[in-house]
Amino acid sequence: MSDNTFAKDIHKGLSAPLKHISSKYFYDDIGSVIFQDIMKMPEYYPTACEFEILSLQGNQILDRLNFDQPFNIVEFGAGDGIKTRQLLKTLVENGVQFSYVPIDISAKAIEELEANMLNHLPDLQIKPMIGNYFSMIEELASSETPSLFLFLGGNIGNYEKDEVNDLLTSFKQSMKPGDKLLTGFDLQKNPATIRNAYDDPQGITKAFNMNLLTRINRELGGNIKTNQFDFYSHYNPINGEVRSYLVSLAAQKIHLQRIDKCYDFAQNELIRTELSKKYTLKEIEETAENNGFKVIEHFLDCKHYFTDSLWVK
Ligand code: AVJ
Repeated sequence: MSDNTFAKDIHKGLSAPLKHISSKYFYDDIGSVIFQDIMKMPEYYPTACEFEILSLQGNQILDRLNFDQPFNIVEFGAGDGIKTRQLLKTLVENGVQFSYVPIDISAKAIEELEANMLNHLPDLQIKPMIGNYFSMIEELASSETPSLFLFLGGNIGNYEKDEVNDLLTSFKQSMKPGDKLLTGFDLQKNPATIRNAYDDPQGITKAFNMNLLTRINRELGGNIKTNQFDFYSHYNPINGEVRSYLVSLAAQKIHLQRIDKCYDFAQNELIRTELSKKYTLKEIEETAENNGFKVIEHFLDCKHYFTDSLWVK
């Protein structure tokens, strides 16, 4: 991501009537470390739930893939790969013929992932690809090999409804008939459980959001006083949306020297930062259907907090 895209997006977001900063900007080097800390919090259940699904139900997932020839497992945004490794381990141990194709825009992330995977699974066929998801999946669509696409971790929850439809449309365009898609969805559950996961008492999630401001200061020469902002997060159990915000604690003006722009904040003015949508199984099925997929099976953890949902084109 060039500096320039970041500058343009921040300028656009801070100039809008309802200010916003995309949650994709959480994940700089510092933010990625804070996210690791979030995943270690007792309140943050999604990681353990998906780990359980992929550790215990690999054979069931394999049964439903129904590929009669060697296939690719293509993963978008693999992260540290620990959860995916549990699924791959089951397949390798069963002598299944497949290649693992992780895709990431960061060459460093891909190199680390490859070394790590091979350290644990020396027999794994791994063919990493560095680059933009969509140019990569077009390349894969032109090959004869069937594919299972992985979009794990509940990342889909960060997309607004029309963005979800756009994303699934591009996935679908790049898939061949019979190709499968395994997507992680966080499910609706006791609202207090969700609230505690996204507004933790230690303030780790707050630090995750505040890091956006430090990042702007560092990369765009901003003069933002971070103690003039607070974090507010809200779960609405009616529509399943966790929405997170930064709140300006005073009327203030900030200046971004690198792009020579000023932005005014009223007291209590919000910056929208993140949507983390929680789904019902029915909504997942409607989402699949509306985008031309068929649900094969939902693989749930024992608490029914999370699902990896397997679809076919
Ligand atoms: C990485 C998008 C799955 O929405 O649960 C964690 C990010 N935000 N705590 C999520 C996140 C606040 C996370 N995802």
